[in-house]
Amino acid sequence: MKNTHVLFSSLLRLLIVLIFTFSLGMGAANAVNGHELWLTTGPSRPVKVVCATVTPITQTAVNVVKEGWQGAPGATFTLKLVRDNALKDDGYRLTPSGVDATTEKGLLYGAFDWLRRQQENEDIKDVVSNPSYQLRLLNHWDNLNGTIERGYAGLSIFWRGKNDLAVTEKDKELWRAYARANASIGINGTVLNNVNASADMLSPEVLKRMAAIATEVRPYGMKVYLSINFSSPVLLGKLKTSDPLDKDVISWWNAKVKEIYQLVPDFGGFLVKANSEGQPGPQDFGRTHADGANMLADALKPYKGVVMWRAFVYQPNEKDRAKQAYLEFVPLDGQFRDNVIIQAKNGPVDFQPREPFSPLFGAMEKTSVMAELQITQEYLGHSYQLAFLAPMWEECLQSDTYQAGPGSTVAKCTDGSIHKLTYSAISGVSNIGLDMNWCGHTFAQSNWYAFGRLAWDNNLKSESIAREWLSRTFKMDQAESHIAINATTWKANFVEPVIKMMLDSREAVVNYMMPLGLHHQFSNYEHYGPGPWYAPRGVRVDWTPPYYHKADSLGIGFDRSSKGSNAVSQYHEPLSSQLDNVQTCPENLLLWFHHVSWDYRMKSGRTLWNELCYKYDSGLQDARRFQKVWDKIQPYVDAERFTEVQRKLRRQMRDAQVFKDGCLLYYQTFSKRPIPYELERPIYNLDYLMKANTYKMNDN
Ligand code: BDP
Repeated sequence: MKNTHVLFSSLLRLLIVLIFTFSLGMGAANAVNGHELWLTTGPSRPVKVVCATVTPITQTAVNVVKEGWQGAPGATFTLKLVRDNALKDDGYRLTPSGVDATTEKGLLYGAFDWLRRQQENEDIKDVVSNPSYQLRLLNHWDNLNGTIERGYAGLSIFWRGKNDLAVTEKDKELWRAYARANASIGINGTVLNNVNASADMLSPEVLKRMAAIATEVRPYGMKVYLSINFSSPVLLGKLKTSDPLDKDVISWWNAKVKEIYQLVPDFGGFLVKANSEGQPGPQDFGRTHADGANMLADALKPYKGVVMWRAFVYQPNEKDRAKQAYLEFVPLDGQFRDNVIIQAKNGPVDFQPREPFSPLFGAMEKTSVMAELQITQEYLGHSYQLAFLAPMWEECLQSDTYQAGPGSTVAKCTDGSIHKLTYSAISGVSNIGLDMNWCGHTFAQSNWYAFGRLAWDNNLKSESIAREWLSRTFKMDQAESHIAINATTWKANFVEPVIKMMLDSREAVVNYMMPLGLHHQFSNYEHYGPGPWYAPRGVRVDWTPPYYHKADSLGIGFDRSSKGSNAVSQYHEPLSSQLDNVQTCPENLLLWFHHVSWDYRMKSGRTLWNELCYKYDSGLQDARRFQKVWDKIQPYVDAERFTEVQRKLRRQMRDAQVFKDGCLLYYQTFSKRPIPYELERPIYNLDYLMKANTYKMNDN
């Protein structure tokens, strides 16, 4: 009897252990930590890859095919270097049996594209694909100490501090995974450090680590670049000056560049933030941007390196910050060496949720101008908020500058279609860090992806990018629940609602943060919460929101018309006149270009004040809707990513409420009009929000 009891309880214990282990195992099978990004594939099938050229890059291409092959087992796939006038560098031709290209990199990008299409069950016949830009770069704002300026996904994947420069196997593995992800979308270069650059970046010990990074990313077709501090000759070289026309300074840079190329023969070049936000530059010595850029360009030229010289310049004494880059750079057109590229942010101010395109695009004829987009969501909710940014970039790239008549889009002004120049390029400020999923928010991965895809093809549509990303990132067989899912229910219940949410998300952020052309309404807390009231004495006025909203008893908005700062004059006709006239200015940019009276009649028939209230409200309602969309798709995704995104959408909704209430209640102190009664009432008090740290208040 006793024995039976012992046996029974042992069996019971075994059963409990088994059930427990099994259920843990089930969970683990479905845990998706996001590290694979969009590169998840099922187990590959055998394939014979033929490639006559053996180099590190073609070797990568061969492996890519072998690791990802989902086609007929035992098929033969050919990677072939050919002559083909239809192909530009890095471009490729896909055929039913493989990839043709004129360069090794073309074979690599073609291999990735072939497999992507295979996963989509596309019947490949003959596809030619060429990149829009020669240089497609990520800009990392990573500091040598490992922190990242405006980074929301953990510490740097490249740097851990001056005293920790040893390269580990783990580092190398991570850099290869990073490079592979970039290669899969055609990104071919990376600037490894912050534009607010430390001179130490050019010290021999740091350069050694840079060379180690270059070694790991090279087989994936990527070059490395560095941001430099213009005062390096003084700070590092102990010279008396950093004047770009000084002989010793020129020799110092020549020697430094030579040292770099000895370590990294294919080094890409320098990115420079000069005379901007307190950074040193040629103007400190009475020289121009061209003098500074050309000195570096001459040093880099023998090695085929480039200088990307940023146009993010503004002085506190100017009346309109939005005009300054154009004023400083356009007169220098024609003075830059051909390996200098001017790098301008997409908008004239600073990566705001919505800006018009920078008038520098379409203004220069003899100088390459490249767009700098911001992938990291400094002003769009960090990695707490879901904002798919392709629509913002598409909006910029497809804007018509009229430089050479109608159809002169920003895309065409920057990719060489209008003026054929030596280089064409585009860059994106990275959102990558040491977080397991690289980007902090699962949906922030889609912005890295979208940047790469638009850099490759600047005419792609946001919707098709979203579809590609989603279908590669979430798979039917990762679903947590056991409801029966088939292709039809997957599409109807998961893909379509999520695509719609992604496509609506950026406009939602614009609406609950700063609609109708409002900009820079952020608190001083990390550019996150609302702060239209923020204007402490002693702070530069152009760093305070009232400088941008200019609200008063009559109305709101920055008058950049011909009666105001005349920023409209920096755009070509007929756009200039269209923007100048309050009636023809697009309403989504109205308060960017005009100071408009509270009772101005909008196209909807509402007054400006009421319209503003409606916009803020619709942004908040969208944030609520996103929660519902996501909760409903729970059965279709793995538990880990479901919960992560769900928690973040909850916070996004709470923060949207804070933004809406804070802004509307504050503007109401000027408008003195009621929030339309059919809209929801605010739930916060203005005095509370004005004192609160709105970045931290919903941090749970
Ligand atoms: C601003 C950022 C600041 C950057 C600067 C830049 O707040 O951190 O250093 O842009 O782009 O948006 O140089």
